[in-house]
Amino acid sequence: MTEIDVDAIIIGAGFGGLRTLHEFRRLGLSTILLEAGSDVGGTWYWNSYPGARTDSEAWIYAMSHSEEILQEWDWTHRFPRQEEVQRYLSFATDRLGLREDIRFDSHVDAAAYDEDSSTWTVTLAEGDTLSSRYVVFATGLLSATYVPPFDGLDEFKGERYLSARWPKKEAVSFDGKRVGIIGTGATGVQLVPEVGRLAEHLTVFQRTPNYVLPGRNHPIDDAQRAEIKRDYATIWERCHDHFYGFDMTEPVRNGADMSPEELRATFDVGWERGGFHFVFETVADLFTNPEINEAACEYIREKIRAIVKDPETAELLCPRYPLMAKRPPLGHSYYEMYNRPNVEIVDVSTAPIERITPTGVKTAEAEYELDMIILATGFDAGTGALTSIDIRGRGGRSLREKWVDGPRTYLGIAIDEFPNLFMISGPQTVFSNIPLVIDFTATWIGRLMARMEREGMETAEATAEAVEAWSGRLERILSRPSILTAGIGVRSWNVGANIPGKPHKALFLPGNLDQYADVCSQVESEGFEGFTFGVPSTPRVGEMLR
Ligand code: NA7
Repeated sequence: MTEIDVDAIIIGAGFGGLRTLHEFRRLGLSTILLEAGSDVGGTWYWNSYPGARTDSEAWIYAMSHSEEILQEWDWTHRFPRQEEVQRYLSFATDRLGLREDIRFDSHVDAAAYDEDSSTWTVTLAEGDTLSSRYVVFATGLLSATYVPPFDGLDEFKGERYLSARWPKKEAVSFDGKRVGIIGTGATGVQLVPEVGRLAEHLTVFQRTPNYVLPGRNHPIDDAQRAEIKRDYATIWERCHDHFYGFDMTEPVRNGADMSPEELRATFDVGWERGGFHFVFETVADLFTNPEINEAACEYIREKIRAIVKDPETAELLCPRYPLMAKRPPLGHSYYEMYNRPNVEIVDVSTAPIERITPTGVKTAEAEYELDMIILATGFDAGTGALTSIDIRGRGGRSLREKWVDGPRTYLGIAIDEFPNLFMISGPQTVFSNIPLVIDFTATWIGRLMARMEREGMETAEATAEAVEAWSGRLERILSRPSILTAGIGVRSWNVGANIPGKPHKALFLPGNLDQYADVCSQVESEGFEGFTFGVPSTPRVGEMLR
């Protein structure tokens, strides 16, 4: 009989890992949470670049399970900065008393399942190993960074930063410097105003423009804060009714049934409300009717042309693909920055970056002398955080190899041949307001484990058939033209298209959390159909002690 260190090991101390640790505590499972960073936060620990903030409204980007935390924490802004979200997660960690079970600076290199003892052994970078019955990967959907293999990158003599690994200790100064930002996704769009205001010159290397929606951030005053805290029950109800889990009302009218004036007035309301209200609260057929989608695109292009004074720059910033084919970023004076004399945009769609030189960036057309390069080039979404760890299931089966053609899971939670391994916001889960997805998944996994504990089961493993059926469901999503398939043509990360050679797969089930929750509840009510359960051949250590 192998001695195990703990009942469960959780990897990752972001929203997902923290919420899961709390759940396991409630179940009475001894648990260790391993975190590569030196503090909690996950995404909100690593992405400390200037301008990093949420694109979701603060009050719903929160731990909905804890009324105490909802009532005790005071958000300062509609879209808070990274530092505030990280502080919030730190507060939640202490409020829930989780810190003592978290081991920081612990980078997980490998996790291997031993069939004889039905245990997982997790190996840390420094060589330590820990064993457990359960292992939960809460490693995040956008956490493994992607850096294009630019020739000469290491030869650059100036300062070089990766947005998602922003230095914690040294202060980065832009003062008097010629800075280049590569990438104009949500990250680049947040960085540009912060850097542009301080740098002597900022060159933005843009390959694909985005439809940048106005954030319209504002401080939350006492009255609004009190109203939010009082209304939480209805807020969560609204979130659960909304396709993407936001505190918004689903639009019921189609744009196709509106006059051009009405449609414009409807877009005006969404535009003025700011945030994702423009895409999620205006017209019901925005993503399904190409003409209405194009009307929304043209509406945004007009806004860009009205803000950006130089017509050539404005045209470069105007996207030409359907709205939502790529996830639109929120801007905080983003387009306005291009009216500054020190901010320049370089189109690298026609003249790509050829190499990084010791002194800057060389495109097919010109060379740009820089003192600093910031890479805001995105993530190996969904799968990257998992495949970067050497995870081995039954018979030494490698997850990396198993997923070479794309991820295959059951409900985005479990994988056949990998008993007692669970994922929180893993690939193929539902894509909705992430903390709500996490809350649901953590409690569902908790109930599965509670049943196992109750009934003396040692292992739970998804069947190959269940995985096949769930993956088939995800595959069918890309088999017909939709806003998601349009993402392939514009290298969207949610279909794996941002990384050359990565298989194009629907990495997430697009909305709706409640429908997904219904499927999971059905699975549960059928005795966790799609899982096989194993009983121990010898009594478990814990049982002998009880
Ligand atoms: P994104 O949205 O994947 O953006 C990455 C950016 O990097 C995007 O503009 C890319 O251009 C650009 N990129 C990538 N490779 C290259 C090369 N080789 N040359 C030039 N430009 C390149 O990542 P973010 O971090 O901004 O945001 C990810 C999500 O995190 C975001 O949606 C939120 O949900 C939070 P491309 O568009 O591929 O032409």
